[in-house]
Amino acid sequence: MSALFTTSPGWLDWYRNPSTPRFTLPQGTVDAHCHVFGPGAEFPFAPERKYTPGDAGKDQLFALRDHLGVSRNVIVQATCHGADNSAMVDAVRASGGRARGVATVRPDVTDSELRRLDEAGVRGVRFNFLKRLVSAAPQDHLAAIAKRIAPLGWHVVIYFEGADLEDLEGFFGSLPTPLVVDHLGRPDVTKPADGPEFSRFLRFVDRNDVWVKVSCPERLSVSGPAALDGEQKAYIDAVPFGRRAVEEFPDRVLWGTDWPHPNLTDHMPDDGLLVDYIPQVAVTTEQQHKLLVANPMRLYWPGEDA
Ligand code: 0GY
Repeated sequence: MSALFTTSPGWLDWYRNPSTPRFTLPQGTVDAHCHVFGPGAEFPFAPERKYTPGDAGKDQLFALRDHLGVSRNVIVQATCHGADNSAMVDAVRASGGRARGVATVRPDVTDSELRRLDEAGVRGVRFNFLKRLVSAAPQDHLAAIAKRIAPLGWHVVIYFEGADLEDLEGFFGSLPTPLVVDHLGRPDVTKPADGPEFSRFLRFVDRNDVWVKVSCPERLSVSGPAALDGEQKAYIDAVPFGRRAVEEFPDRVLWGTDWPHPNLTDHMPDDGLLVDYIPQVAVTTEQQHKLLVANPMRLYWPGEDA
């Protein structure tokens, strides 16, 4: 709850006291997908938003970063802020070089605004195809944006439901920038990871050199965070999907917490547990280093040491 805004009915707030992960993240780990919400009193939520979150500001994000042992963040503009990137940019600027941003822009964005975002640390834009989050933007508008940002060396982050890939694939393939897919392309984890749908997704990844976020098991999972056999095997039904992506594309996978986890309705994940999930999908030390450090550094901090 913020002073100015009332959260959407049933809104679950982020986990206040996350556990200390048992899995030690490698030095230089990047949380390549997280958000900031407000605070609403300082950075008002957008009139066109489809949900109103509780405040989750940069100080809280940076505290989580330090608690988990993360070194850097990629802060993705959340739909509740529309195309007003102020909260995200403020957080990126405040990070002292330890964060990059992914923005939302409209086709009429000016060149000077794009330069300002670039200078602040923005490295991409996000195209969102989830109807519950945004009103659909015409593809020619999105294509125009992609053309504008390509010369900056930015990429396009795409967020869609797995079942919609068939319709969107041609459009994605026509974009002139690198592509980064959110949350494993949101597969239906009740279907087999070696079945036709996820295999189609991986062929799309292969054909277009797409980067894949191996993130959000808590959003994809049906089995949930339960501990099995006294050993924590959280979100076990999402594991085969994440593992297949890591094994087939070890050099183009990224990981992120998705803090503060908007729009979850059945439970709010313990972010410490989300870190402990990582070795289930990235099994070897080499896979873990690529997923957590080498790959996101190449995409967001090229040429810098972790
Ligand atoms: C995520 C997922 C969601 C929301 C947003 O920008 C957003 O509002 O990304 C969602 O509700 O699935 O990546 O945080």
